[in-house]
Amino acid sequence: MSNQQRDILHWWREIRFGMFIHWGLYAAPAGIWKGKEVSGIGEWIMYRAQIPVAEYEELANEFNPVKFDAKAWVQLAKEAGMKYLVITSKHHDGFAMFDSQASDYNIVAATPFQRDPMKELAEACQEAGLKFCFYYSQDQDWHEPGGRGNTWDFPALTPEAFAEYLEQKVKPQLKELLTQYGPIGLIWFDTPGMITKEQSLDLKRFVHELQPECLVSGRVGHGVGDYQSMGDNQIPAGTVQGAWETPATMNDTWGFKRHDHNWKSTQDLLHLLVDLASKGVNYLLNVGPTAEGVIPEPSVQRLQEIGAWMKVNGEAIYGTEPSPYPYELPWGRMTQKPGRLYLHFIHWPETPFVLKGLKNKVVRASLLADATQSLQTAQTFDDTLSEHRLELELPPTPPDQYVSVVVLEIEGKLEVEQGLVQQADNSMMLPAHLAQMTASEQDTDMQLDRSSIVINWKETGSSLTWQVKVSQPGRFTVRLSTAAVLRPRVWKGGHTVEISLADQTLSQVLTKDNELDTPRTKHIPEVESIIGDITISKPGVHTVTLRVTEFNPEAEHGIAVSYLCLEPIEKE
Ligand code: FHN
Repeated sequence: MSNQQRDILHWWREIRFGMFIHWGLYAAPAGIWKGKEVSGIGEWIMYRAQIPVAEYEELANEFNPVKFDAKAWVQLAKEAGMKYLVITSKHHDGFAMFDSQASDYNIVAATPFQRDPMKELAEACQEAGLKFCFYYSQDQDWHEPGGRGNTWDFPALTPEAFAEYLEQKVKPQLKELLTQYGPIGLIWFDTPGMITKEQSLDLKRFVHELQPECLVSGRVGHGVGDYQSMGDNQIPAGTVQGAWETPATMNDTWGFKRHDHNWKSTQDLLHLLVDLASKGVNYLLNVGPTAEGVIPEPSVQRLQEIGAWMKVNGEAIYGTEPSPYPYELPWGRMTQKPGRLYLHFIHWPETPFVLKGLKNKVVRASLLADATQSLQTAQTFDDTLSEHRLELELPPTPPDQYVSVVVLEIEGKLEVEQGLVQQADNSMMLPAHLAQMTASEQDTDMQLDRSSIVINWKETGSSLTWQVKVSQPGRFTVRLSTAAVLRPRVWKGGHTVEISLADQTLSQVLTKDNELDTPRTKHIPEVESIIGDITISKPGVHTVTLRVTEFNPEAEHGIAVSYLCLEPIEKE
């Protein structure tokens, strides 16, 4: 990465949390076309119902968001603790939500509203100190013969017509967006389906020529963006390297849909914020305003609740680095700043709470919710196991109903044991991304994907191996978590796996014993299968190996492993 790139990313890395807004003509049908509910996400209604351009265009005649209030939207984002705002200037339906000379198909020329909401939002963001950013669908454009996607009106799309569309619509509109709305934080390109690498690079250059500081999202295509994007609602299982963002919904849709009431709770949303920050990923959380210009009440309420949390705990999110631990912790998540370690408790533990592996001296511990009170700490080192332990006295009840944050002020440069260790609750979590992956020669697609899950494992000769330090031997139940990462995202069991540990081998056919329902697994299903019980009789470092001895031939993507977990069995 060049120095210039590092510099232009600085603000984006610091602020961690932004508002995504999907707003366009699709908010009017709101998921219903000719009296029938159309399945899928709301902004895709034109595609899903194969609505001809001439018919869809008529939506513009009625589009009149009289309740739109740019200041109120921006104020809501600000109160929620969001520091950048990305709005759909043109989504796949091709309709420009700004005043465009390049195409009459825009909100000022084609609707009774006649105002440019992007101008109003740009001004409101400037005033409130938020970075203003545009989403722009560069590849799919269902309104244009040269744009990708509309096969019902324009069945024969050629690369030449696409190149022409880039020159005639995309670039002129980008020029408008980058010259008429002040400084733009980033252009959020999306769904790079048929764009070539040269065309992606050309768009990136085009943006930087007009505004050198403006970031280009990873979805410009071919990995040439200034930062990268996870899949929609994709939450990595471990810390990621580089600059990443997860775009995420509050319910299931992006654009407003009248019948989508599948709202995540404030608790879920805060867990995701904390989880993503602890893994070094920005959280771009969506709202889908109505055709009247109103942000739905459930979104408003959740954002206000998040905002109240951020007022107290924001210092543990903004400007932080990911957790120093390379794995998820059973009680919550961590973030850090020089000299400060933030413990985000998702599950409030019994006191004293024990943290293993921190080598620095803790000079003070306190709750962010009450910085005046110091919490008592004690630190020890066990020579035989070479184990650092911190004991922390906590109040019996958590100060926050969602996530309570403790800050540890530490001496010196942060140092944490990097190997896998048995946790204080005696459980052992072995994530796939920390395993040694041995892929057989035939297993050509087996890989660690961007979300830290091992996917496309299809051959019996491959394996995953972990080393874990056990301090409390005993009997453990072994559970394997596998995910349906690749589309159609249908979990398939039926594979036979073998786990060897401490001279014992367990063999089991994978069944759906526990469908995970965590904020991380809401959109990408993950299932735990019980493999069996195992005894570890000696403390020390143990090797755990996972193999697949038989694959379910009906599972086209083979198996995708998220983690292996050893849960202590309580003595009777
Ligand atoms: O197709 C779009 C979708 O409508 C939405 O805009 C999301 C947001 O990340 N991006 C595309 C699908 O990945």
